[in-house]
Amino acid sequence: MKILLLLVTAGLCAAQYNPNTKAGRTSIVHLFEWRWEDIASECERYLAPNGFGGVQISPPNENIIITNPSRPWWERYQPISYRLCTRSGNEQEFRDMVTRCNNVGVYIYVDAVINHMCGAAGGSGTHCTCGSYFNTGNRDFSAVPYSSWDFNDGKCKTGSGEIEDYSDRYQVRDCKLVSLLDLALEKDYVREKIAEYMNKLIDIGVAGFRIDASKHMWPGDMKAVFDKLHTLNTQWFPSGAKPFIFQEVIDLGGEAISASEYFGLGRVTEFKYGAKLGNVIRKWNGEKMAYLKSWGEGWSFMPSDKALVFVDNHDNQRGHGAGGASILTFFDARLYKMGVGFMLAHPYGFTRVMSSFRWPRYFVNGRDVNDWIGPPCYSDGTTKPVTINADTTCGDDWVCEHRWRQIRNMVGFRNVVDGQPFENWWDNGSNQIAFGRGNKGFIIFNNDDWDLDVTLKTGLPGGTYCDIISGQKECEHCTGHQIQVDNDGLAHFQISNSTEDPFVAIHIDSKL
Ligand code: QV4
Ligand code: CA
Repeated sequence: MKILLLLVTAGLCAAQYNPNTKAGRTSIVHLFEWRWEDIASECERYLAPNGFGGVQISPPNENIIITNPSRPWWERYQPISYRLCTRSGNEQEFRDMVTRCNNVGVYIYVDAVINHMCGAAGGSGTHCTCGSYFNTGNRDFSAVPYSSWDFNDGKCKTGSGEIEDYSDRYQVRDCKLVSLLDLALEKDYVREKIAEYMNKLIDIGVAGFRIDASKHMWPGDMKAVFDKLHTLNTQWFPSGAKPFIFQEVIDLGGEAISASEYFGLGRVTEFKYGAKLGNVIRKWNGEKMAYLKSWGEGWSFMPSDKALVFVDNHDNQRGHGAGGASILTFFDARLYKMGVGFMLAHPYGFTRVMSSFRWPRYFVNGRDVNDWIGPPCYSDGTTKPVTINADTTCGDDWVCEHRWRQIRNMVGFRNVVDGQPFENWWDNGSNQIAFGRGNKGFIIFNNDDWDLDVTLKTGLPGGTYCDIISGQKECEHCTGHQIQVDNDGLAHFQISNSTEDPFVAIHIDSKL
């Protein structure tokens, strides 16, 4: 009996690291700035049929309306209240989205902005997405309600009241991040209001949370909030399931605060991942793909079962947050597909695919001065719906990376090889590499400036396989390249260095 009890508690207490995705679904996609109605449709028409496990959505709570610059994407990181109305939709639309997505096994992960409210210079009035009255001067957020008692003003010791030195952990937690009014999470009243907001979302049916700006909150205060959270809605989830928690902590090393301080609360974003992978795929700083043999903890990343990984995110694809110029984005399409393909084939971490909108980058002295531009919208600021073209791509400046064949098919690859060991590694000492995932999948890259021509042990059973990068298997034929694996598991690969997608991936579900 004791053993059983131990197993049960171990299972339960590990739960907040568990993404709660439906069995066989191993990635989520960040549908950045999408409308709830469009997300619901995408769950049903695309994400479920293609094996996506869930969607990270933009913050669903009321935010300030910024008019200078005009409706920047980042106004949604300046809360006014926890009422569910934003440019993505109202509460009813939010509820419809959660129900429709849950019903097809694609779950919802909410971007929870709980460290702060809007910027100190936000003024007063009702210029916000639900029309709630607020007054930043006296810290009045009437729709919560919050008042000056509920902010850290008295605790911060810097002259400006803002974070001035990231080597001082007290400033980082108790002062304002770029002037954003910092909530006093050590107060039970504030903890209660935040838990009330998150519990409403849990009861509606969400599966977990991205915790924004986690570095700026004390782990003890966060634990006090998370301990108040309900278990998930049993209409879709097993009884006792805990919300998945992944905390945004940018830790590239060298600061007072490290990601490991948050391991006890849930998973943590591993920002080293995208920064390093960008360097390797771009072949900068002497990096080469042969070094990826030890990828993961071997590169001093956090333990795999604590990591939430991604090639780029909504911040660093536009120069915010961390990662710098090495970050691969949809603007670097050819390299980006290799980076995302590698991430989805490698066993490290829980994977998140980015899905962006296009904006007109304009660099002045190396900085994109258009980094603020918000989602595709009409002249009145209303976000445009996502249109789907006949060729299944998205229109109206929605990039829809998750719909790119190479990326969609690699999401499927990760599902097929889930749990399989990383083995049969090969490299040419430079930028040609290959590896398998047990007897379920195999991938090979040519990122050198010359052709690849090699015969390798794949670990796969003999047969004819469709390459899922150049095409896929459709009614027992390959729309792209075919790979012959002989009964010893050996296969001959030839990849020109000038081809659009210089990598090949095969798995047992793409076998004829
Ligand atoms: C500016 C000055 C302030 C000044 C203020 C006066 O920087 O010093 O006092 O004006 O009004 C926007 C503007 C920023 C402005 C601020 C307040 O860009 O210039 O301050 O508003 O008016 C996003 C954007 C920020 C944006 C913020 C709020 O990235 O540019 O600030 O939303 O709208 C650190 C954190 C990490 C954070 C990362 C960006 O450790 O947690 O920076 N990442 C998360 C989100 C990110 C979001 C926030 C946190 C804040 O991923 O998208 O910031 O919620 O690394
Ligand atoms: Ca804080």
